[in-house]
Amino acid sequence: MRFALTATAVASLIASASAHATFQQLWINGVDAGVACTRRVQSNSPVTSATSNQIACNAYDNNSNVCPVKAGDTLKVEMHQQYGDRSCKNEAIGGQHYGPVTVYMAKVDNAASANPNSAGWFKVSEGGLMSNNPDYFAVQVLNDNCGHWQFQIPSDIQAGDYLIRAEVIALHAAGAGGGAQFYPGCYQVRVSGGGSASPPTVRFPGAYGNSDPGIAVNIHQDLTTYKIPGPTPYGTPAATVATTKWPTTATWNTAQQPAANPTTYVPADGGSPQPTTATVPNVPTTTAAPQPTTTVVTQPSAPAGGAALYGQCGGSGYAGPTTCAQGTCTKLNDWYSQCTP
Ligand SMILES: *[C@@H]1O[C@H](CO)[C@@H](O)[C@H](O)[C@H]1NC(C)=O
Ligand SMILES: [Cu+2]
Repeated sequence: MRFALTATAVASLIASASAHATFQQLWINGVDAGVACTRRVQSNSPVTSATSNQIACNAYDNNSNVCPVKAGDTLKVEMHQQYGDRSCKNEAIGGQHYGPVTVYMAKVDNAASANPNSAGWFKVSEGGLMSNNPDYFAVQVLNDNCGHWQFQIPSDIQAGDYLIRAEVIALHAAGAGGGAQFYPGCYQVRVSGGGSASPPTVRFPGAYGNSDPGIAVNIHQDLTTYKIPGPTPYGTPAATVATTKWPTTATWNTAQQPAANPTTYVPADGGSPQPTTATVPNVPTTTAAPQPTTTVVTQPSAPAGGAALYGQCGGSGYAGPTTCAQGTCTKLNDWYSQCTP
């Protein structure tokens, strides 16, 4: 089923320039590691080509910390629109940036210095179209959970350093001619335990093509299936697409969302560096559930001189600015025109 472009939905599209996002925090067995081992993505703007070197980890800041984890551990990556803002009041990635969520890992010699373009990546988690009645994408599940996406480190992989790569592919402006927005972000971990498995790998760039069926796709139509880009995961592939309404119930208790951002990580079993910042979770100031309609109110409106770069500048039912403060307004499909560089 196509998405109904209600007044609310159209209003939220207006906010799409500021709806860009980055993966930021990491959780290890329920402990908030904050940005301790994050390769901080320098801007919340997307990578716009699958063949760019930045498809691996976007443009990032180096980080000398590597978080200790164990094979089999349960981890969560956490995405937000603005760096350092962990509030559940704002959608993790707004502006109807619907599409798949995936997580990859790559074994490297030193996670703090590894070049992500020469690493060999295997997928460990994926979600695509969760339900087709009505269409509900993994990004919407991410938003239901204040940006949290959970996965497991395979219990049989070799011990050693790994990069973790989390990614959202936003397809709101995608079509046969392009328009997909890639939001990758990477983390640095040192895996202990494990076994001898070394899963088959792909490269970034290399794993995707810009005309892959799950990338050059118009999601503003009735979808029954959706092909998640990249290889089959090592472990459990995504479940088949549900044909009943996807429950929007959060699995993450958003009332426990911390506001602070730890920069060091202390494993539950001890033995690692002391925190330099408070890791005590702060209670959010207001109601926790993500509210798309109120999110819109909190978004800065488009600049007076027109829509921002990558912002919406046209489309069926769209009521926002039709000129671009930066870039050229380019029609991507009947529902979405965007300011492109
Ligand atoms: C990160 O480190 C690499 C390798 O030393 C270097 O080439 C790159 O310029 C550094 N990036 C930043 C943002 O400092
Ligand atoms: Cu965006």
